[in-house]
Amino acid sequence: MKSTNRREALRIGAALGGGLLARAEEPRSLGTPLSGYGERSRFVKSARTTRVTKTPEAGSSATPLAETYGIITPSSLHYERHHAGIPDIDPAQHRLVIHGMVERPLTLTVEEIRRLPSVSRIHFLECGGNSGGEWQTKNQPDVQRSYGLASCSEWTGVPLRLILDEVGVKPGAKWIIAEGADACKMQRSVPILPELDHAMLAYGQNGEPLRPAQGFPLRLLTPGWEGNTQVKWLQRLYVTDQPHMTRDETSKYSDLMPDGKARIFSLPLEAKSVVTFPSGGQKLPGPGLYEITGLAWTGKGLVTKAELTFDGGATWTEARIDEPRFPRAFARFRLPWRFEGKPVTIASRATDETGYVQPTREQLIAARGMNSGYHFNGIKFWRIGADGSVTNVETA
Ligand SMILES: Nc1nc2c(c(=O)[nH]1)N[C@H]1C(S)=C(S)[C@@H](COP(=O)(O)O)O[C@H]1N2
Ligand SMILES: [Mo]
Repeated sequence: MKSTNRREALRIGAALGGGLLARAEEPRSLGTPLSGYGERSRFVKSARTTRVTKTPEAGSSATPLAETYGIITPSSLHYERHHAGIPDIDPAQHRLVIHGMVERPLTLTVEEIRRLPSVSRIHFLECGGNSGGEWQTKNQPDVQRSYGLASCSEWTGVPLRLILDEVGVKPGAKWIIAEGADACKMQRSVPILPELDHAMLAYGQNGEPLRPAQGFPLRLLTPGWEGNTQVKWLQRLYVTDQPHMTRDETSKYSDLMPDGKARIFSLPLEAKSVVTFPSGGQKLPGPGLYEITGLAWTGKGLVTKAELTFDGGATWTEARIDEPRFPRAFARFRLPWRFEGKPVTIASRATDETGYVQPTREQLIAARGMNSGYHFNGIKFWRIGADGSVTNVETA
């Protein structure tokens, strides 16, 4: 890549024309009145893409990652993954029960939970199935459909640790079975590990109550762990000494290895990144200066480095990451770049604070085979043609 020491003139606009000044002086009519709850401009059309599995209630919708700025996903564009639809819950009627191997079982109303000392933190949420298609060679065309089961919000809630101390976890208790109030009463076994210190009973998202799709009025948030453990519409925490081996931790969200054994409870999501511009389905209008940008994240703390390659991984150029950075949150990386109008393949690579470096797709397949559709975090290539059109490719 050619680096530029001198500041280049960006040459971004058309030359000043006389018509522009005349337009600024035209009379304008009054705009629309005030409103109680805001709407975006009618000219902005970004939307989630929906994938239905068996019925319209059981499926997923994906965040348009290429159309969001910074690290926060607007709540209306947060990806959704429901196994049995969104229940319509009156918070005044909702209860959370905490029982099992505890000294003092407890039932709490949502109001009682909101009164407790709380924290607000920025965290990503990602489905263990996100970018699962990348294991195969039949890829989704764009970053939304291939990587959009990941979003990032500011969440507000009560530290789970505070509730566990309140009920008094008995010696020998090692797992919590979290249950939702949806039609399938989705359950996940969550191990009581030190990482659970980051967990919270979340009631807020981006400054307002959780959206119904995100678990209103209450969800378990286990930052950095796979999305399925973050049980929505949370109604029960059962403390016990062993996992329940529920559907979503055995037949789903587990990886069948080449030797026939299954990798289960792959909870912390490993360092991952994707370029969101330029990305699949987009078209660069022509040669010139652009900013390559994308997202990097890790379930194991901070992203320490994001790099880009233009030669299939032979050499890497460090991108700038927006500050401040937050542990277990999206990190936004950027690099100025000149498109010369020649075909080029680009990819990003993330490193996290444990020193872990995002692997290539080939390294992942060598270690885990091709039977899995989950936990893909391989380096992602996009091919930019001479005409500026961008397509999804597996390798450079
Ligand atoms: N009760 C309940 N919790 C749930 C689910 C569900 O279907 N029911 N889906 C899980 C899965 S698979 C994921 S990836 C995340 C998705 O959270 P989101 O819809 O807020 O993005 O929620 C998890 N929690
Ligand atoms: Mo998921």
